Amino acid sequence: MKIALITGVSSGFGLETLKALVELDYKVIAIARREERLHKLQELYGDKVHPIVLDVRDKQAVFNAIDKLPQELTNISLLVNNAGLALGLDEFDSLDIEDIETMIDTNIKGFLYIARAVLPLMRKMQNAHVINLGSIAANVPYYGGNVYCGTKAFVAQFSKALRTDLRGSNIKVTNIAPGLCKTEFSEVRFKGDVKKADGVYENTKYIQAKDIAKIITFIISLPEHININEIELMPVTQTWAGTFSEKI
Ligand code: NDP
Ligand code: 8X3
Repeated sequence: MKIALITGVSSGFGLETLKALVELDYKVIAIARREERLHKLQELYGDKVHPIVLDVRDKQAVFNAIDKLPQELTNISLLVNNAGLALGLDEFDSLDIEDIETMIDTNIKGFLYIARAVLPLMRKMQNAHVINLGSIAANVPYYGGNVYCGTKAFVAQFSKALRTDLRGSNIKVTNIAPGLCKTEFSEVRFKGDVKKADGVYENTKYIQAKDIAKIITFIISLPEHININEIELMPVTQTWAGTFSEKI
């Protein structure tokens, strides 16, 4: 049985990817903070899921959790480094400093702790694959995106640099960069303001978490010799807004 580790399995892309991988007979090490949701997953999938309640920002806890994995779960051949968030949609100079730190601590530092803790195990595998969740925000600056855009630019460049480090190994690295998708993402960004969050998806056709899971299962189904470096996708209803010139 193949072993995958997914962060952010309690919602959105992580949850749908977990479901898809279980269908493909993977055993999934399933990481998130919300314990009750992890319990539900274990009830549903039994020993196909190995839940770990973990905040990826907690460096020591991340390394301990990977250190303490049962021997039979250390053969990790797929890492989906997905946990992440945006907080606020304000101009940078009015953005809450704690929100700035949380985005950096989660999307960059926590993301790196996971990669750093898991990669040594993946090095021992014949074939393995690291899939990172970036965003169109890495390439498309938008009003109020500032720090979030920066964190996803980090994910994009790190993905390429990691792939370069891994030359000579059979470890693939892919950065998936989606546009507008409906998950809990906007609810988190707007701190529980459901009306504001729903407004983001009103009168449009967005990508669904299941679509991202489909893309991930497609990428991992490709022949051994192919590495998809990056996939950027948007709903058909979304395009770029262009540049902005102030009228003076
Ligand atoms: P969701 O908010 O639906 O899911 C985010 C997941 O990350 C949750 O399971 C949450 O679990 C987990 N998470 C957040 N912080 C932590 C933490 N500190 N430690 C552990 N787990 C954490 O969002 P999406 O599924 O949409 O987002 C997944 C990824 O995709 C993110 O990196 C996001 O930036 C990216 N993305 C999203 C897009 C979108 O439009 N939705 C588009 C492009 C990229 P819990 O709260 O239980 O810890
Ligand atoms: C999430 C997509 O456009 O809200 O990464 O930044 S966007």
